[in-house]
Parts: sequence; structure tokens; C-alpha cells
Amino acid sequence: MLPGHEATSSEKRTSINHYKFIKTIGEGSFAKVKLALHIPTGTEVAVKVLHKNQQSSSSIKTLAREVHSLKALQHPNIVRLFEVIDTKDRLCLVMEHVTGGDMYDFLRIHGPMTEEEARGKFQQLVSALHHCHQRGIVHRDLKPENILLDDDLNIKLTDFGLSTMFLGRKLTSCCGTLSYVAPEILQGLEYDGPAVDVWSLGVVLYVMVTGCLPFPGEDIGTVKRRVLTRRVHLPLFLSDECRNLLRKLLTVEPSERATLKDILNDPWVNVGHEKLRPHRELPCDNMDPSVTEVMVRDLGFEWGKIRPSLRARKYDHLMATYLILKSKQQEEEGPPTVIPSVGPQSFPTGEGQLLSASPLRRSHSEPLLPTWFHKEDQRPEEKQESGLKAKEPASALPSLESRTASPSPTPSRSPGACPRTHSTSNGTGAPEETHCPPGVSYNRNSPDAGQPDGETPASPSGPSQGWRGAAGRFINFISRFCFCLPSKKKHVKLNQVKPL
Ligand code: 24R
Repeated sequence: MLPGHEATSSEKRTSINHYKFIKTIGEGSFAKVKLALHIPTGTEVAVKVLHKNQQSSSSIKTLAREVHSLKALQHPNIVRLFEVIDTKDRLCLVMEHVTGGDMYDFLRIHGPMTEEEARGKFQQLVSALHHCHQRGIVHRDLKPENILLDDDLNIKLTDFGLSTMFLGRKLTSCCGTLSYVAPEILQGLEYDGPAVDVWSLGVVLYVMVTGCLPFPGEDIGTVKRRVLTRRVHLPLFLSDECRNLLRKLLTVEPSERATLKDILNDPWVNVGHEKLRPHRELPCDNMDPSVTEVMVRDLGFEWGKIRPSLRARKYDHLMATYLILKSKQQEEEGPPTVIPSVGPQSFPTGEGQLLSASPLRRSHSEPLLPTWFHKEDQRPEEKQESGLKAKEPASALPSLESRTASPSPTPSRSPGACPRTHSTSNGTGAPEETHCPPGVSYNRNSPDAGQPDGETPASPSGPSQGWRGAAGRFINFISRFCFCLPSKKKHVKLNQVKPL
């Protein structure tokens, strides 16, 4: 504890050890996330704080799982753990601070993404998820609120509070966030860990490209009924490739659902990307001398203590300082040099939690798997100048209300439901139709909106999609002005389901 940074137990802590708290940047039911300053290096970090005396044993267990997962994962698209500070009354996880906020806010402000924009983020998400699954870890709470964006709009998967080791066994805990949770969990069945992450990945992709939830609902009964009808509305403004991928991801039967391996080879995912960045795990034992020099010369650390801390992965202040300095250096240098070692085709590339209803509200996760950095992604405001697809900020609709903290353990917030238009059948058992609350004020449909239910005429294949695609994109563009983001004022808590 640095002198002068001690805080009495009575006063609100404004610092802990070598970190000075600045403000709260996230609040869940079990934990707060604070922006803090790492005093020795002057670097901003995120500190997830859990007050032990306010938590049940299961939530302490939840955090223990999060620590285990974060220690096991080192990936550019997964938020990095720097230090674990375990005191009498608090457990603090010091992590990298991701400056761009989360994908929920991005969608709320800018509306749904074009498929090109969504593809880059989806690729990174797949890469991060593959990294988790390769290490036996399933996330179990994938949603826009848990996907952060950095300054270059690269994604950082966060919140491993519901993650767990699956190790080839079936899981039984009923957990997740209602609108993103897989059908097998909704049905209280034993489930395969990776398959439930793939379902949530499908819901996230749907939300990214439409701004709507495929299966909105205020309670588990409504969502379950909608999911189990095996119908999801796949808007015509989406390309055939995107709709096909969504069908594969949102397949109710887990054994028929796409696996990550299928996704890695999916045509939509592979469209036109190059510059694969091989993901390199930080070799903990061959230290970077430029970093250790700063630690010894400028910060007064003992050289002989740095390597043992890194090699043993102690996640103590020594390791944290090394990782923080290393991440600053990498930020200044940019992502690692491209080694085009794999072509697109050969491909690269976390119990007992309450299920909180999320009717479209903020709903307060290798081997050298290539990783994508999309430096060409620009901040939306920059796009206006550069002539890329202009993204008008989505206008607020009557239903839009300011965010409020959610009482439920998984504050749920997600973009709005889209009006039901026509169903599409897919023959794969994947769900085919979305239902929407009345009064949603925009029509995101193709020019042939109002088609009777039934097979939606396939839009011309290929990214261009011809006139239908252009019309669809026009509608998509217009719909950005009326993109609805439901308020997140109330969350229906569902019975807490204890792990079986
Ligand atoms: C930046 C913002 C918000 N949260 C974070 N960062 N950088 C985190 C890292 C973070 C680390 S763990 C974690 C979040 C988490 N959150 O578990 C931010 C930046 N801006 N605004 C916000 C500009 C969960 C949940 N996803 C618990 C707290 C509630 C959200």
C-alpha cells in the first residue's frame, strides 16, 4: 500500500494498493467496474471490484471462476487481466481499460452495422471464442454489453463471471441472459458448453446487423415459446450469405447447430478478408528487456524478482506492471506484423446466475489462431469525412429511455425488436420468424414488405445482391433513423436456478 493511499474502512475507498480510482464505468449486481490510474506508470486500467461481505458464496464462486478464466486466456480480443488483489473485504481484478465502451452503446448510438462492419467484429469474436473453447472455457454470457470496443473498434470480450470449464462434459447450470440464452438452457436440459456460446454468437450477430433481438421477451415463457417455434425473421436486406450463417447459428437443435469449426469456414465470415494477424500469446518467460529496464531503472523493481513473478503467473503488482508497460508499448507499436501464414479458407482464427429478462434492454469469452485487427475500421464520426457509409446516429424513439442500473445480476440491455414482416423457412430446423411488439415505428423490410408468410423470396446471392440488396440497404439506411432501442428501465428477474 502506497503511503497516503490507505483508506479507512469507513470512508469510500478512493484507491487500493498502487491504483487510484477515478470513476465507476460499469455496474453489475455482483460487482462494479472502476476506471483507475496505475500510479507507477500513469496508465488507466479497469478495476472490477467485488465486496465480499455483500455477496453470497455462489457469487464469490462466480468471481473465482472469472479469475480462473481470465488467467487462462491471453488473446488480443479478450480483455487482459493484469493483477488480482484479494483483501479481507474485497476482491479486485485489475484489467486493461478498453476506451470505446461496449457494443450495446455503439449500436444504440449508431444503429445496426453494415455487414462489412459486422464481419470484422464477428471475426474477432469468433477468434476470441475459439481461444476460450480451445482452453476448455465456455463464456455463457455473450451479449453486446460484454463486448467492448477499443479506439480502433477492435472488440474485447469481457465479463467471464458466468464462464466455466466444460472439459468435454455436459453442463447443467441454468445461466445467462434471457434473450441470448440457448434453447437447451431455456428447456432446463443438460447442454454442451460450446454450443450455447454459438447460439449466443448468433443472437449477437443478428443484433449487430439488424439492431433487433431475434427472440425478444419479458419472461422466459415468452422467449422460450418464440425460440421453440423454430422461426426467426431474417430481413431481406441481409445478404443470402448472412442469412444462411444466422440460420446455422440459430438452429434450435444443438447437435445440428453450426460449430465454431463450421463458422471458421463459413462463406460470409470469409468474404474478402486478408491481413490475418497471427495471435501470439505473451511468452511469459522470455521477458522484453526494454520493459524490464524501465521497471528496474525508473520504477525501482528488483530485476531478479520480475521473471519469477511472470513465470509463476502470480498476477501480483510486479506482473501487472510488466503487462501494463508491455501493453502500452504494443499500443504504440500497433498490432504485430502480418504473417500471412494462413489463407481465409484454412482459417484462423465460461452458474446459477439469474436469468434476467431482456426485452431489448441493456442486459445489465490458440494455437496461433490468426486474429484480425481492423485498422481500417474508423470511428463512426470519422466515417462521415472519409466518405465511407455514413452512419446517422439512430434517432431516439418514444420507447428509448436512458439507461438505468439493472437490479438483476446480469443487467440486460439490447437493441430493439423489429416489426414482424414475413417468415422464411429454411428447412434446417433453424428458427424462422421474429415477433415484435406492436407500435414499433419502422419498417425494415424489403420493398416487397407485407409478403404473406412463407418462404421469403431469396435475395439475389452474393454481396451485391442486385436491386433487392440495394433496396434492402436503402431500407436499412432509413431504418437507422428509426432504430429502436428499448428502454432498459425494468428487468424481470427469473427464479434463480441452482446448478442441478
Ligand atoms: C471500459 C468500459 C467499461 N468496462 C470496461 N472497460 N474496460 C472493462 C474494461 C471491463 C473489465 S471487466 C468488465 C468490464 C465487466 N463488466 O466484467 C467503458 C468505457 N467507456 N464506457 C465504459 C467509454 C461487467 C458488465 N459487462 C460488470 C459490470 C457491468 C458490465
